[in-house]
Amino acid sequence: MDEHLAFIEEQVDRHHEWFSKSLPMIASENVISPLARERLLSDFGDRYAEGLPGERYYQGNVFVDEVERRVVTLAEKLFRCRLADVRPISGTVANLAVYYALLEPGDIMTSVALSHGAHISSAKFGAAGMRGVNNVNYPFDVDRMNLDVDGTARLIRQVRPKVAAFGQSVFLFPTPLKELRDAFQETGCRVWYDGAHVMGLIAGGQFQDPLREGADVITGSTHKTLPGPQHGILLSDSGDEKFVKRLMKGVFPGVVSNHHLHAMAALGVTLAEHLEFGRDYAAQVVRNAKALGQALHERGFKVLAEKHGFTESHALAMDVSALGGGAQVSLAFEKANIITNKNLLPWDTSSLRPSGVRVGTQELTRLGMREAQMQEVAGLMARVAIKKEDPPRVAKDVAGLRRDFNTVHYCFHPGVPAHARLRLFR
Ligand code: DSN
Repeated sequence: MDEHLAFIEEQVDRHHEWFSKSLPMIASENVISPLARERLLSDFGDRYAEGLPGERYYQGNVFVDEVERRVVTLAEKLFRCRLADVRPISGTVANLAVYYALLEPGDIMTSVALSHGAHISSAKFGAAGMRGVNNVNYPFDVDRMNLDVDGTARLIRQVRPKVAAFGQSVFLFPTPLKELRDAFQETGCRVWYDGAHVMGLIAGGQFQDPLREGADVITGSTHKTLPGPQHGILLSDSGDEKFVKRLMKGVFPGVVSNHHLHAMAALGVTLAEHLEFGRDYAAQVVRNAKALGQALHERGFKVLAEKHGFTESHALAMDVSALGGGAQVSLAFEKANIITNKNLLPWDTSSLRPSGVRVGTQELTRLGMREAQMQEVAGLMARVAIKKEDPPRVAKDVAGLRRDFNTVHYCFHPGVPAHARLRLFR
């Protein structure tokens, strides 16, 4: 076989082998179900479709259209809304669609600050700034790791944004949308909720219900707590046809041409599975996160929002500045096959030297882990970061823990290895 092919195959195989022995704890990732993975390999991935089912610019979409209509129906049922646009190819692309649909250069948007956990697309140097949006950040209550409600309401009344944007990548607690509703109504702003991290929790009836709490539009990715393919989604329950049309035009032709039809089909599988298993899954994800927060705290980690139960989502944030800082600690974890990421915390000024590490329980839960395993996970993390044990030694025990948790749960056909090696050609 050509040397390049052999090289790529070997690296991918090594990655699979590594991840089958690791604790995948990055809060923005997950593992898809075997059925969804199969759809990713379909011929849909080789085709083009632009526009909407029945109104395409290409021939050959007869069955693609049938699938897309069904995926939209499933999304609207799962999220209880009138509009589900399943064409954004990622959460960031869904965000771009909102920038094009709702904001002009020079418009004011309020949003969470980057150091308070916001997504990079809302930053001045990210998509928001590049669109020319004048971005004003909310005040933040560091103790609660959430918005300062009174200050945020005051800010909205003061700057009267065209769009009030919410949502975080360090998303520990529900956004106080209900509490801010009067401010939204008085100023007439549009309310945009980036729910990328918590889509599976929302769909599973956990965390919060933004469309019933004042959000006009939700954007999200479909592969974090919603354990689907890497893709995006845009939702609204607005009855305002003009507004909905603007959003859809923001998606296509705004920021998407072909919308990665294999991922769209795989998303349909994920949505159907989440309708069946999502409630149990989301509840266990949150129980695991709370249990992990408590266990890490008891082992000496400085887990944020201690007085508020650490989290109500899948995610936790730890201040590891006294243990060497986020970069050093996450690297040591990686050497022990505990996969996390360094993260800015509210008081950090340098993204090169963040003091935090962020973790999530959504993938460990998908692999079947429960509260008892969270105790073990915390113990392994403490051995690396607090007791400073040699990481490769800890890695052996990480692999031991993973041995019993290597298959995908909360899906049709549970029990298939999470890192099954697909051998199509031999
Ligand atoms: N911001 C990334 C994260 O939360 O990891 C996802 O886009």
